[in-house]
Amino acid sequence: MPRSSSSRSKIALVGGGNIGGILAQLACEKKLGDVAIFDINAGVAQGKALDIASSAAVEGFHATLTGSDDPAILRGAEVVIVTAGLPRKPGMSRDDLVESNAKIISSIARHIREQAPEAFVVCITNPLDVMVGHLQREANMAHEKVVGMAGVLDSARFRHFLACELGVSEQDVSAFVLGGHGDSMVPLVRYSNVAGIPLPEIVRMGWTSQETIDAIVARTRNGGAEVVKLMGTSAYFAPAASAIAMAQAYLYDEKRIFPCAAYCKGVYGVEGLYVGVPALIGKDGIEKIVEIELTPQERTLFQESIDAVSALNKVLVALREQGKV
Ligand code: TXD
Repeated sequence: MPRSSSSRSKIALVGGGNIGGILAQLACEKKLGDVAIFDINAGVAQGKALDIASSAAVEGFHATLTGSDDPAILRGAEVVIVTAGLPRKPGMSRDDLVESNAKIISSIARHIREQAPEAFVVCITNPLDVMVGHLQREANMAHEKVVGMAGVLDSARFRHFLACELGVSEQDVSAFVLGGHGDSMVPLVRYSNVAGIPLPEIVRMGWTSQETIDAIVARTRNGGAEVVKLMGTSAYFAPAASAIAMAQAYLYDEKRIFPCAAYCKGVYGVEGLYVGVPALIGKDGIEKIVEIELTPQERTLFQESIDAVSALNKVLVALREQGKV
């Protein structure tokens, strides 16, 4: 019998695949709480739970890990992180996954509503912005408790590429990405800085060139595809680390500002759509969306990204009306 602890938080992972496994490991190593892995493949869920639990003696954490194909394992979770779905294969776009993954998300939404209706839910499944909207709608939970992870990852990639180019630590690079998790995402150069020095100023100083920054912006947009091309499936280490940062911000009421796929109604001119914007995460979930000023050019790029998410959402609505998802 697993030990259980009422004093520890419970983090439920829906999907125990590549990202799910790393999520479980990070949640334990960062001492966020007990971990329950739900997967339609019971062996994978149980096997990963056992494998990670077996590292406790070496890593020095105290957590109960369980795995099952029974959704009751989600019961009472404070945080649920959803990765269930198919990942991309080389040559596929994120949007190619909409029908298959929406079906999966529909069943998962029901489980979450029944087992953990008070949880803070972080969706990772692609195509991210429309899947998180679908999950919230089907689970019928508060918008501020259901959020999508993409911007933390996209920004982390942007920061990594900038840090490599400038020869500085990623920690000193602050940068973020607006918009949907797709090729139209908008890395915001003007709001990015290195130890407080704005990126445009870094270019003026001659530390790097505008052409190099433009190439980094393009590489950031294609960061996911670059990994898929190299290893034949989607990234999983950085996506898991990013979602864990969001879960931690909620559990510890950290009031961190992350770019998240959050529900926008009346902000940035968006009327009722999940899209990537800077949002504050604390004990109540998404406590605030930060609306920054954009230049006409940034606004145009952001609008293109919103339009791309909105177009895919229409595809999803049509599938829903046809009873396919
Ligand atoms: O930034 C981001 N949001 C992302 C998103 C970055 C990288 C990858 N991203 C997406 O995450 C990716 O396109 C996929 O849609 C998800 C999950 O990626 P992962 O790499 O973890 O996929 P796996 O390894 O195939 O794991 C998926 C697991 C697998 O074990 C299945 O058995 C399980 O999901 N699965 C289910 N579990 C429970 N319930 C149902 N219905 C179910 N269907 C599949």
